[in-house]
Amino acid sequence: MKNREVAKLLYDIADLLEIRGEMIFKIRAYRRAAQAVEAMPTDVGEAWKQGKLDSIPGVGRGIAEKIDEYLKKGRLKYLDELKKGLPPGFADMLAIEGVGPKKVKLFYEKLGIKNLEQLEKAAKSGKLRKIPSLKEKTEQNIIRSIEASKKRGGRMLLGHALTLSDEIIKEMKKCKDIRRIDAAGSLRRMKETIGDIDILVSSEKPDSVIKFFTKMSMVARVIATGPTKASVNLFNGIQVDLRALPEKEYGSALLYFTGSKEHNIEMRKIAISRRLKLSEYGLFRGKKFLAGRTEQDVYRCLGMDYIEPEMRENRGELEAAKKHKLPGLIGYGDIKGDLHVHTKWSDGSNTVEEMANAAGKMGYEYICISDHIGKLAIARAMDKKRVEQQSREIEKVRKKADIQILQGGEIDIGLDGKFAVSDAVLRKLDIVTASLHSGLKGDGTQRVLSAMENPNVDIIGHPSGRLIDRRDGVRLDITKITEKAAETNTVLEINSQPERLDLNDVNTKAAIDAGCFLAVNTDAHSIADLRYMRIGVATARRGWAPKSSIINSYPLEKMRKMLKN
Ligand code: DGT
Ligand code: CA
Ligand code: CA
Ligand code: ZN
Repeated sequence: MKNREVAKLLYDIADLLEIRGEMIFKIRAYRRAAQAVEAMPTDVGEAWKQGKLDSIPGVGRGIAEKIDEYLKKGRLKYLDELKKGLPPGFADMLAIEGVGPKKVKLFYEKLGIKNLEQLEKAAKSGKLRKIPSLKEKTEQNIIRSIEASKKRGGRMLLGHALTLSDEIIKEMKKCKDIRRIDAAGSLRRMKETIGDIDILVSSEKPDSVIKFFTKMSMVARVIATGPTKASVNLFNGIQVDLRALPEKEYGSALLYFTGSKEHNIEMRKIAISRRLKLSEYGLFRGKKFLAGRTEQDVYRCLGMDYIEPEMRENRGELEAAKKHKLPGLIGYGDIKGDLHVHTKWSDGSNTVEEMANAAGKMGYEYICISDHIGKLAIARAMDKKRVEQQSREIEKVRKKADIQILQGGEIDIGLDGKFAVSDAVLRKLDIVTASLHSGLKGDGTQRVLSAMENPNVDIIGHPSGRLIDRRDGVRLDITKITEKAAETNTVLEINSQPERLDLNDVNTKAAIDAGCFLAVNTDAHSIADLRYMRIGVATARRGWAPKSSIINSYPLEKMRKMLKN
């Protein structure tokens, strides 16, 4: 798999173009292509071998040629040209939140800063603020961002880790000595970021499984192997731990290695209180084996209902399981439509028809085209006239599509909580999603509250605006937000973009407790993005959301009746 590598190549080109002050549309084209490659479920190397690079959304002929040259030769002349005269440490600086190409260029020109170390030193000694166009606050923010990025270390986004683990499991299933196989650890709990990938298999021939695993083509380096376990690094640096077990203890081992550690510790305490002993080898009374073949057996023997992996964070799930009061969670197959997708009418890379067909193939009953409307130039927001043109195109597609198509729109919540779109335009749309796209620092509560007061706003999109590991987003008083959402019947979104997952799990739970309705949407900017619905649903499950609270799990007519108007 070269997807990450190729995506990085394209992101690097985009950053360098930006540093060099190139045209914005060119820069954006590379970013979009990078995202598409990153999101591909299949190997970009395969598409390349089959001469199908230009069938990747956002990859036109020019970019395809560059990928081709890179995959053939292992390097790209164009990139080398762009880098000429620029120091190699630039990339590390760009990875810091709040430091974009423009600032990197500025720091270099004014202070000769060439890498992260020099940037940190300059910021801490107060040199940055001497640059006239830079505020003292910016300097403080940069110091904070550098420290945050050091703390986080190499964790991976769930959306990307899942693609990898799916692939590993698919490959492993070719080994005939494997009986059961599961991802465990934080990945099975669907945490928003993943430290390493843990995989469990049951087998009578663990040595053969270990051998198969360490010889897989995605493995770059074997860190350690033993008779029943192995750890390796993949080509992108991610670690994968594999353990092979006998069938009899597979359930207790799966329970143990799924964690969380905090959940495990509580489980063991419950066992001890019943004079039993729980370990990865099973549940025992003295030396007598009571349970271990399945997780269900273990929970049952401890007097509890089965707890879904996404809930195992020691946030009250053990108490609820003892009292038989766990909620029935929204299922991965329960979603009937996606209410937030973009097309070429704004900043998406596919047409209305392509998005509708792809959504139809996923088995959805409906989709809501939700392009940017207003003045957001970077997102190519539509004005009133283009909204009407789009409406006519949607009408045409409806005639041949086998899925219901709604016309919605995404509008930007301004710094004052107001919109750059008139109510007259909003009233014509089936669903209006309002979201924050700028001013993403400080407290955003008031802006979101004002947006919810508009009777035309049905959904608040990605409520905090955070990007995982990149920016915190606005602070929200979640009690006030969820109270107002329940009172005004405004739906809160769980945005399924891998970097967003916003609302997050904790805020989802707060929203459910406050009686809000939620929508799990992908905010897809291409067909490929539609598959992120899975991690949005996972986030809903981590927030204990039942199916009844998720509006897009209802059939179309029922769903529409639940909206504000
Ligand atoms: P990660 O990889 O940092 O995203 O998080 P996890 O949860 O996957 O953690 P990992 O890979 O270190 O270990 C996998 C599971 O093994 C973890 O969820 C619970 C279990 N485990 C690991 N260390 C301990 C421990 O010291 N005590 C207990 N009770 N369980 C542990
Ligand atoms: Ca792990
Ligand atoms: Ca691990
Ligand atoms: Zn959007």
